[in-house]
Amino acid sequence: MTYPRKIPTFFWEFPGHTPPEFDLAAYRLNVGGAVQHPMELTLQELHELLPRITAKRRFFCVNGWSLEAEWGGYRVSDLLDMVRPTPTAEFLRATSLGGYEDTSPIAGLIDGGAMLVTHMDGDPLPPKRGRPMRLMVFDRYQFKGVKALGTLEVVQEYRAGTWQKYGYHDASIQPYPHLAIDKNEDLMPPAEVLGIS
Ligand SMILES: Nc1nc2c(c(=O)[nH]1)N[C@H]1C(S)=C(S)[C@@H](COP(=O)(O)O)O[C@H]1N2
Ligand SMILES: [Mo]
Repeated sequence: MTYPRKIPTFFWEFPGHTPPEFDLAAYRLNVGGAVQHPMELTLQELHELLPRITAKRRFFCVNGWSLEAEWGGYRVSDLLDMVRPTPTAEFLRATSLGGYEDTSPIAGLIDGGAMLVTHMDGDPLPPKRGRPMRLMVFDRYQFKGVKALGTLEVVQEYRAGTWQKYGYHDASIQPYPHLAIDKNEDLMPPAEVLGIS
């Protein structure tokens, strides 16, 4: 797919240079913390254990742009059903292979259909978009999502993530037009992501 505009990309870990090609054969997603069944999953194991889905959804960056694509991967809720979080632990912390992190309430991830994404428009994610897998949170600004995901931990306490330390405190999508990169036009975020009905 070619887009009318170059898609901006943000990778805090690799300022000014391209992210490394991680060794996919050695890759494991670590899922742990306050769960009954911690797991270390290869891409193949994830594929065997979880139903694969695709979803055409738009993500929003706090810097005022958005991008819609068909994302392929797995539901965060299906992964959590498998590892069984301790009921009193309400948050999920995601950390990238390079050390970028963010924490979200589990209930919000489930409600918003958060995904573990491996494919964009039918192709494996390129390294700069978070190969081999990224957490995507569509109803919040995408700094809540973590590219090149390495670890998911169920935790008791919220902690501000990497991007929030730079001053972005509120991740809720704001009601002003954002530049839709795929359409090259300014679009209002839809009511469901603005939390209005
Ligand atoms: N590991 C990691 N994930 C990250 C970021 C980052 O810097 N490092 N930036 C976030 C932000 S602010 C946005 S807008 C999206 C950008 O995704 P893109 O590169 O596909 O445009 O990734 C999010 N996930
Ligand atoms: Mo962003």
